[in-house]
Amino acid sequence: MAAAKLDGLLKGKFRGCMLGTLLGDCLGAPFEGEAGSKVVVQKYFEKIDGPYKKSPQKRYTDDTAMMKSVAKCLIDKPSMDFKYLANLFVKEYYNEPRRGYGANVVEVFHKLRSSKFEDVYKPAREQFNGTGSYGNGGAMRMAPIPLFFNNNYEAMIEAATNATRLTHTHSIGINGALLQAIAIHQSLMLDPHEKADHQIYTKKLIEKMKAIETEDIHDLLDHTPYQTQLKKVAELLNLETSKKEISEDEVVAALGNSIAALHSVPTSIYCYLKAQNEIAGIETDNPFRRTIQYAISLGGDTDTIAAMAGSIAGAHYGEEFIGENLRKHCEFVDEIIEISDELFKVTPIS
Ligand code: F2R
Ligand code: MG
Ligand code: MG
Repeated sequence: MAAAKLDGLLKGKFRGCMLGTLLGDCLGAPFEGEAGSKVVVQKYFEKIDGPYKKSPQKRYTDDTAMMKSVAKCLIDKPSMDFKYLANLFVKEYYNEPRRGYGANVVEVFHKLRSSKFEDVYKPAREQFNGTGSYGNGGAMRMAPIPLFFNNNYEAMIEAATNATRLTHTHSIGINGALLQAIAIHQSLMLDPHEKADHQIYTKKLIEKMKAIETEDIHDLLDHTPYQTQLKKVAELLNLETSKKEISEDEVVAALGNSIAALHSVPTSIYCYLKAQNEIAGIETDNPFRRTIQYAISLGGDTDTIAAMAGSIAGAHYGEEFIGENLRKHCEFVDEIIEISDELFKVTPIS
């Protein structure tokens, strides 16, 4: 493919991935903490994706707020300065504290500020009696890292680890963020007009996690929990290929829909892979919309699961699959496109 065409394709994928986080977050946030309902969520999407009616825009939450800081850090300091990133997280929080942050991460921000950022990893290490957080807060903000390091896998893993450790030091929290980065990285390489083969896609993720899940996790019996979850993702998708319908309750029972990274990152990957094909009760031809609509239908941590699934889908399909109607209902769309273009400008392209 000609270089200019490839350049345009990648720029569209950057925008698609960052918009994926924003739209999943804004559209999923009103349902956070609720039980899932495909019928209710289908009606909601019919309204917002139907003939446009002016209505208050949906607000983004901590997922997008923190992703913005990761992107800004890469734009301002392409060699990744993690003290600077900690400063950006804290500044963003104090500027706009009412963005749905949880109490524990706010405690980390307070400690970072009062210690004058002396050891930026110390407050996170102290969380939960020294075990660190296993929440999905590291994974939810990950999008800019696999975009920027799309040509350098090792550097991506290192940056993703350190960007997560500022708030999450439990290996479940860190490895969940790594899995999210690897999934985006994988989707970035796909042709937007072709489907990913779910067997190859999950097999590659399991291989990558094999190299990451090498340490014993003191409070878990299973020391390769992400590989276990990914095998379940593959099994569910295989069952569907052989025409068995899997209900949302079965998906949640198998993979989870909670705030824990282990029970939300693999779920997001499943939502993206499943939504490549039609889903009963989800009336749309568009696989990007199908991804976030299905993710929200599962209930639980809807903003974050939809944001993570949306960024993986957006990295695959690119901006052109993200409809105008959905965008109009979310705040900050133009700003995210601008940030995404700035990130693209500073990204080393070989
Ligand atoms: N905080 C929320 N939603 C709560 C409701 C917000 C409300 N609607 C509002 O508007 O105010 N959502 C956001 O938080 C999630 C990301 O969380 P993060 O950053 O990982 O937080 P934390 O506190 O580190 O971990 C989350 C919870 O997991 C449990 N947990 C984590 N590690 C633990 C450990 N080692 N031991 C025991 N429990 C642990 C705790 O219950 C934590 O509170 C996203 O959903 C984002 O949207
Ligand atoms: Mg949130
Ligand atoms: Mg959430």
